[in-house]
Amino acid sequence: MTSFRIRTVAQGVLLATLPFAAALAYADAANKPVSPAEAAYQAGGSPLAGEDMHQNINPKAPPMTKAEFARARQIYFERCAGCHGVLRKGATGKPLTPDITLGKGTDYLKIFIAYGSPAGMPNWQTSGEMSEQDVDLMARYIQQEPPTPPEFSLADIEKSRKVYLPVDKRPTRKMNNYNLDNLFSVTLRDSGEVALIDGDSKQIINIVKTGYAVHISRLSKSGRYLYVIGRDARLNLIDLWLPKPDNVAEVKVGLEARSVETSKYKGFEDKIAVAGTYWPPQFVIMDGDTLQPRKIVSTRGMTVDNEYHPEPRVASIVASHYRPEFVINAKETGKIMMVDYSDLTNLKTTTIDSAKFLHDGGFDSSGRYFLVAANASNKIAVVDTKTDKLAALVDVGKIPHPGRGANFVHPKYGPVWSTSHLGSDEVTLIGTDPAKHPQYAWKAVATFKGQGGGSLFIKTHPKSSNLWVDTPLNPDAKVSQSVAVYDIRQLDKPPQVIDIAACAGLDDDGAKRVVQPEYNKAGDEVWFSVWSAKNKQSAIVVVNDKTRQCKAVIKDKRLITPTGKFNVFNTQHDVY
Ligand code: DHE
Repeated sequence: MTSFRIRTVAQGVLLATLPFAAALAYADAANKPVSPAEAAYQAGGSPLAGEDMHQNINPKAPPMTKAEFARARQIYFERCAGCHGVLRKGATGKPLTPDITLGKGTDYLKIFIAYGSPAGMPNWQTSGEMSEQDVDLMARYIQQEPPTPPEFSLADIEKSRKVYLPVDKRPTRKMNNYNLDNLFSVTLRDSGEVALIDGDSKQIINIVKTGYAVHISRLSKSGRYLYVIGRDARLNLIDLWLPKPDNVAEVKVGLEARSVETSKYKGFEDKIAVAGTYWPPQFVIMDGDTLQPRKIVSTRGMTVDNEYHPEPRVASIVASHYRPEFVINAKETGKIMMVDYSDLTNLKTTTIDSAKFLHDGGFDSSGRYFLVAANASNKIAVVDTKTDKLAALVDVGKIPHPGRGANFVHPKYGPVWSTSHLGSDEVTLIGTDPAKHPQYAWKAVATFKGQGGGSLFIKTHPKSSNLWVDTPLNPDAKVSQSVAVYDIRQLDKPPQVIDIAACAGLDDDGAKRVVQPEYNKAGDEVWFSVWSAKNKQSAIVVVNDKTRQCKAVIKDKRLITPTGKFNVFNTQHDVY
């Protein structure tokens, strides 16, 4: 395993030019080394850097001026918090609380920060990413008490809420001629916007202002409302029925967030939204059409190993199709909460113990089972949303990262769900049909090789026989700029590798990553983002799924750092 210490110049340049920039990660709780790809991925800067925080002075820690402390705090939240946690209690990286760091002392810590460790801690100084002064600063900073960002109450959320178009002023029917089912909401990561693109004409319909570094888009049950959550926890509600779809409301649900979902159960269509936050560690349930907050629930508590965790971040959330419930995944505790939204006063929650650290996932093809990556345990947790029970914990490869996974019918194993991995080149298939294929259900029935590690997303479509696997975090530019496509009828055959970045025909030679395959509604096109640095040209490449030829390239100076793409119909109906 390559450590950051021996990473290539090319890798260094790539990391430095893209938003993951630098990472401060070493080992997880089980002391497993962290790959450079994972370290880079985890450390997307936290928006908490700019928040006022409560600070206790630790008299035993080496002195720091106010200005030094402020600078160190900024660096910590931009580069280190993603791995070591806001309160430095440890996540992908080790805990860095004063009870541990004071005993090590400044000199020892400086060496560690400057030179890194074979377990995955980056070599900040020798890589040129931190000066000697900054390393000294950080060594002193991590011996101080961690500053605590403020809490965010229901009243704070309500205070931040803006309704741009009240419900009674909104249209009562669709007021445009767009084929909304085939509209794509595209994250423009570094411009704090989403692009709404007509999937039929490939024209940009609108660029909508949203939160900072938007993470995901989700649809209401009817498909009318689009919810977009920023890393800064700003949630935007876009009405797709307007003549030109645009924001109708927004709210700040906390200080840092990644997930949002809406009620899908019969009788609750378009009624309720939920957003999960990284900080404070909680989730908030809101009215779907006004974003008025109704209930906040903290996720602080015991991990599956029965230790207290003060900041379990909320990772993925999905809405059950079987009950009026949200399936809410708390990363650090490894607990999956089935939260019944039908009675918010007498809130019922079934908590399912799974494994650490829960991240992303999706449903099987029947919509009954939810499969979520427990990425520090190299497992996929399977939840039966009909019985609210853990169906299985399935061992897979190193650091599974499915996105929402890919469902298809395998000639031998029947219906399977698949994941690729951040930490290995494997693609793993899990049997998902306990009724008709019980011998394969919840087993890793097959594994085959992809292009390499550093994969984030895998995708197919019920109408397609292709399985697409990206590798945007692979250190080899040839691999990160191309995708592998398999024929699901002949998975023993090697994949075809398609150079998507070349299809984009971008003029400059800056680093590009090809990320997240997303199908159109018909299932005959796959869209890829060619994600360049903020000041460089990016593009979206549309591939004909049948011929595997590049079919269209969407280039526009407004398409700044496109990453996630969310087709309305497929997102609305959990088609993947
Ligand atoms: Fe994501 C989904 C968290 C970095 C693109 N990402 C998710 C989800 C979580 C998450 C919890 C699941 C949401 C859900 O389903 O409710 N992502 C994180 C991080 O904590 C992390 C590692 C670091 C960070 O600071 O944010 C991170 N993610 C990234 C990226 O760097 C990516 C590649 C580009 C970007 O836009 O930031 C990225 N994440 C995505 C996308 C999805 C996602 C496109 C949704 C996939 C889908 O098909 O639904």
